[in-house]
Amino acid sequence: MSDRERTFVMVKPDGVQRGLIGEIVSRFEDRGLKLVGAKFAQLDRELAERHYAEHEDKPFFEDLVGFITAAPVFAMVWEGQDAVRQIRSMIGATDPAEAAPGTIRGDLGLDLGRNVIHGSDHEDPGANEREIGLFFDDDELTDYERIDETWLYE
Ligand code: DAT
Ligand code: MG
Repeated sequence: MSDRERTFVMVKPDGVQRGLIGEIVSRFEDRGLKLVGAKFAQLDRELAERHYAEHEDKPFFEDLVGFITAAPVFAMVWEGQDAVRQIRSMIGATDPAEAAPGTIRGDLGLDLGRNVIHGSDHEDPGANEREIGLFFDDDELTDYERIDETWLYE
């Protein structure tokens, strides 16, 4: 067992409205990833702008902030071996039309502006810690053993 890490994941307003929270949580649970924090909330504009700060100069920024603040989201922190990269791989390509079948976006979405889920970028070092810190206080995250951990990791 090596490289246990935490990553930030958020079911976006379209995923919440379409009743996909359970399906998405199940996929991560079944993989063996461990939920260590969760929060159901509607983002205000300030938090949305900070979360998507890297995109502030892009033409789609206003639509993106409008969309992510339009209805509640389900924000989570998942922990596990190589969790940041593994979860990005389970989420699939940014555009659901290009995402492989079997991925969350490839199975559950069709449109780039309604791509169901956010996950910290594994190609942006520190994005996971930064995003976790933006959405969660330390005392909102837990440390515990899942009953299957002895058999999940060598
Ligand atoms: P990802 O969510 O896969 O990390 P990203 O960080 O490049 O993708 O972009 C953040 C979100 O912005 C993405 O989930 C959907 C939206 N988006 C990205 N590129 C876009 C584009 N060209 N037109 C419209 N929306 C876009
Ligand atoms: Mg991104």
